Amino acid sequence: MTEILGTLDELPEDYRQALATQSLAPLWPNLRELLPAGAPKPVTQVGHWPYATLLPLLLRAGELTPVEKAERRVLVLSDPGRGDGAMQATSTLYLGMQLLLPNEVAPSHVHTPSAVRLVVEGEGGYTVVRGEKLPMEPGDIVLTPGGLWHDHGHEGDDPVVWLDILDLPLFVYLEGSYANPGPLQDQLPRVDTSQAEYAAAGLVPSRTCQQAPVYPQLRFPWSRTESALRALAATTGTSAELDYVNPETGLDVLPTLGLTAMYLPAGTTLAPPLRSTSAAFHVVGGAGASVINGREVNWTDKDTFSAPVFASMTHTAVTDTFLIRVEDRPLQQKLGFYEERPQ
Ligand code: GTQ
Repeated sequence: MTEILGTLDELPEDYRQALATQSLAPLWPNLRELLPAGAPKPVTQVGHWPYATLLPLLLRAGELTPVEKAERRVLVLSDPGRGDGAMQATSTLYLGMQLLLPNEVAPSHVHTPSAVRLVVEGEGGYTVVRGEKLPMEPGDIVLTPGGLWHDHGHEGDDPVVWLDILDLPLFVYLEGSYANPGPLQDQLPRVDTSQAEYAAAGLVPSRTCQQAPVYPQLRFPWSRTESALRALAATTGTSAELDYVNPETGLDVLPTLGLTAMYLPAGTTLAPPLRSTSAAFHVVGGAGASVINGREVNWTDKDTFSAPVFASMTHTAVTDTFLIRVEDRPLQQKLGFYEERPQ
């Protein structure tokens, strides 16, 4: 494209001043920045947070700051492209590593953004959502959709760590982010009925008049995900990917966030298309390397890494590997611009 647009310094000083005093700005010097040709110019850079370096710093937070003073004791995985202290990993994805020590309680609150909890390690943690106590085992996904009360507790003996994935940056951008605190929820005398209701794919509880809840399943135990991935890979003889969906509708589990479990047998390389979504990856288990926009990321168990929009990517598993990927694809599809391009 020939560059014929005028620049700001071509304009007379008095005119620029006059515009500024009237809270006006010329579009044309900024037009290419706002609407770059052909593809977005992401601010986000590739991030890699090895668990081996993150964990000691998170445990130190456990010594330095009691949960009562933190409300949520979390280290935010901060986008290297946005400078120190950015409260986001990509344009839309907030990632935080949360620590809960034995007998601690993270108090009940409700907020507009939605969250996914991906359990990294430790036994005995739980999240209570709308009164249902949801056990948290390593690899489990627990959802706390926007508008649902939730608190976290820990009945085990060792620290529990999970990855929080929220659409918080989007809500901050929309000036729609807020929370309300509340008393700890009364726990219902039953645990997570969805595990029985959706025990087999393709079967849902029989209903006549009453409607299924909007969020019928809030916990996706890793044991079931792993066996489904292995069964699929054994059938196809290749790698496997399964999307987490609402079992009543088949749609993504949250309005803005899409989750995918990936199984890469040792030696597999994946070269997915370029996607218009930014992405975060968590290594549930395994070891290997990804090349993202030319940058090599060598990852192992419990590491987390991220990719900007339209990143070129390959993922190579050295040992049998399970990854969970999260993207804002549901949001982009609702806005009508989700796109994939060949590598
Ligand atoms: O556990 O509810 O990492 O509200 C950030 C905000 C966790 C939570 C975060 C939150 C939470």
